[in-house]
Order: sequence, then structure tokens, then C-alpha cells
Amino acid sequence: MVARKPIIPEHGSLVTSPLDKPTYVTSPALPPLSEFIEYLEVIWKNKQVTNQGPFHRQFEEELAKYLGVQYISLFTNGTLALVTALQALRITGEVITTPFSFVATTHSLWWNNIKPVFVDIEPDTFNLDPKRVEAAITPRTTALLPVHVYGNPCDVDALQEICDTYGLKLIYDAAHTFGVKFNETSLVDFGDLSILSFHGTKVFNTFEGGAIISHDPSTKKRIDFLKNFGFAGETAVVAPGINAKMNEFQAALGLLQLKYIDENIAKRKAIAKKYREGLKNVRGIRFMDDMPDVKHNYAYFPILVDEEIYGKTRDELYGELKRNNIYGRRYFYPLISSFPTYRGLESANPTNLAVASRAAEQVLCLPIFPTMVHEVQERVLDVCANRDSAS
Ligand code: T4K
Repeated sequence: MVARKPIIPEHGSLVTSPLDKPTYVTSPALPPLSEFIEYLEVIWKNKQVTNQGPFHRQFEEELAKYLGVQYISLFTNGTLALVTALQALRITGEVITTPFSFVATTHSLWWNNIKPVFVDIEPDTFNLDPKRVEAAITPRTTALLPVHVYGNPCDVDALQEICDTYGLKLIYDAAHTFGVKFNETSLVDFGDLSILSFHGTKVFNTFEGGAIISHDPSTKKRIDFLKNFGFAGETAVVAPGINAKMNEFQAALGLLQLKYIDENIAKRKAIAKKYREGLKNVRGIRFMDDMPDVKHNYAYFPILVDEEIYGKTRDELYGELKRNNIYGRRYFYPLISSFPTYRGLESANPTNLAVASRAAEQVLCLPIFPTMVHEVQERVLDVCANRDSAS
């Protein structure tokens, strides 16, 4: 079969204003194609497309340097990194986690035959509330799986203290935290393991991709065996591993993306600043401020719509933005605990999860990405503030 050529719009139908085409919650940051092609030429020449090739090795090294950590294992996506992290530490029984995340967080437990135990979140950060964790610990609890939601750090000291007291492992779903620092330390350096996602929708992307950050060479070795079918050598299989390796195309893109990441985060920061300026006097809309001692990555720009003050529901605002060609996302609605797989669990009862339930009803993530143009952001603000130029 002959491959079809892409359809290029005819002259008359060319888009004239950025407002004429849809704006989504994000748009992948991609480097200049010409620069990526140079990497592709190397792959074409050396014929190493996957299985720990030269770009994989180089990206692992450069990424560790960029993040200021010692041990990184690259993955084909963040979900398989999560599944493998739980395997690597032999987590079993029950794990305490948050219902306010992307489904992959809880699914990784389910795929490991581990029972998720949902605990409510903090009202300011939307992260797992350490004050409520102890009450959920049972003799079967083996670990905590919190999420640094929107890249905002969890209360890492309080969570670590609980884990030290009860002998639990601490695995962070750090999918949103690329480049975030807390007290000058990379946020992915906390806990026993941290997981990153390099999905196209993330601050840093390798199309799809992910990583586990560990703290010692033997744990990294075990993780590397597990992501490669359990192979420890040509003929030795030491564990029932999986295939979760990052390929050379992803690694090559990652290397190139490192060149642009600081610039991209700076552009996101400028957009976040403009949103904060534009929304600060809109009654009934709340947003998150920068946290003390944190270097943020501005991965998302969540707002909270208080229907009673704002005069409209979150979903009404979501619909109005859509009518203006702007597609925000209600991350994270519905709560994971409300999906059929999990809603029968005792901990999924909404009365246990009052803060998370309210957040899921109020939250709306506005578009934020490095190439977002001023005109579109102004339109978002016009709609949110009920100003006239919105349709
Ligand atoms: N843990 C957490 C806390 C996570 O947030 C995630 C992923 C994971 C674990 C798992 O990591 P990975 O296995 O994905 O590496 C998106 C992403 O697919 C997902 O990676 C992400 N979290 C989640 C928060 O968001 P959707 O269902 O919203 O994706 P989608 O395809 O609707 O994309 C959102 C918008 O982005 C689209 O409306 C348009 C734009 N977009 C998207 C893609 C994929 C583009 O412009 N280009 C693209 O290529 O889940």
C-alpha cells in the first residue's frame, strides 16, 4: 500500500489568527526539526534503534547532571516506570495514595495486585495530606505513593517521618515535577524512588517517556534488569521483568530537549505571571501562588471556580472557553476513586475525601505552554473575567 501524503490546506483556507484555531491545555515543546534530523542521521548510520544504545547512555548521563541526581533509569513512559518502581522495591499488600491524580498513579498499584488506600488531600497544594495518613495505616501497609500534583512539592519531611516511624517505603509519582527544586534540592531526590513522565503533554517531553530516580547503584541495577525482561546478561534472567526500555529516538530527542528546557520553563513562568495578574481581581476564581523555597516549573495553571462567588459553575466556564476555541482540562476530575475499578473500596467513600471531591468539582487547568501567544492568553482572560471581547 502506498503511504498517503499529508493534506495541506489550500491558500484560501489558511488560518489567519491564532484565535481561529483551537488552543489546547498544552502543546508539546519541540526543538527545531533540522536539529533533530541530525540525531536521526546518526541513528540511521549506526543502526542502533533501541536497547541501551549510545543516545540512551548519553541522555541518562546528561539528564542526571541536569537534575542534580546520581542514579536515573530511563523508561518508555511514566506508567511503566511506576509499575516497575513498585516491583523493584517488592511492594505488596496495601499502599496509601491520593485520589487526586491521573489514573496511572492508582493503576500502577492495581497492575501489581496491590490494594490502593485513598487518603484525602491538603486544601492548599492538593497533595496527599500527611495529617490523615497515619489513620489509614494497617499491618498490611507497605508504602506511600503520593503525587507532587501540578509540580507543587508534597510535605516531604512529614511524609518521610511517617515512613521512618512505620517502616514504610516512599515512592513519589513525580510525573509533573521536571526541573522543580525544593530548598535547592531536586524534588525527584526525595523518597526511596521518584518517577518522572516525559509524555508529550509534560514540561519536558521525549514524545513518550519516563524515568525512575533511585539512590544507590544496586537499586538502579535492579530497576535496569526489570525494565529489560529481567536480563542480567546474555543468558541470565534474574526476575520476571517487562519491556519498558526507552528507545534511541526518544533518548535523542531528550538530549536535544535539554538544550531548550530552561528557556521553555522561563516562557511558562511569564505566562503564569500574566494569568495571575489578569485573574487577581476576578471574584470567585482562585489560583495557586509560588511556594516558598521552591523553584517551580509552571507545568499547569489550575484555577478554582467558586460557583457561589463567581456566579457560574466551573463547567459553565469550561464550556464558555470551548465556545471561544479554548480547551482547558479538568485535571483531575473525576477523582480516581470514583471510577468503577476503585469505587467499591472502603477508602473510596467520598465522605473520606471531602477536600479532593471539592477540588475535583472546582478545578480547571488553563492552557499553558511555551509557544502560547499573547492574543490567545488575552482571550482566555477575557472569558474568565467576563470581559466583552469574548464571544
Ligand atoms: N502520573 C501522573 C501524575 C500523570 O499525570 C501521568 C500522566 C502519569 C503518571 C503517567 O505518565 P505517562 O505514562 O503518560 O508518561 C494526559 C497525558 O496523556 C498523560 O501523560 C498525563 N499524565 C495527563 C495528565 O494528561 P490526557 O488524556 O489529558 O491527554 P490528551 O491526549 O487529551 O492531551 C491533552 C491535550 O494536549 C490535548 O487536548 C491536545 C494536547 N496534545 C496532546 C498530545 C498527546 C497535543 O497538542 N499534542 C499531543 O501529542 O492525558
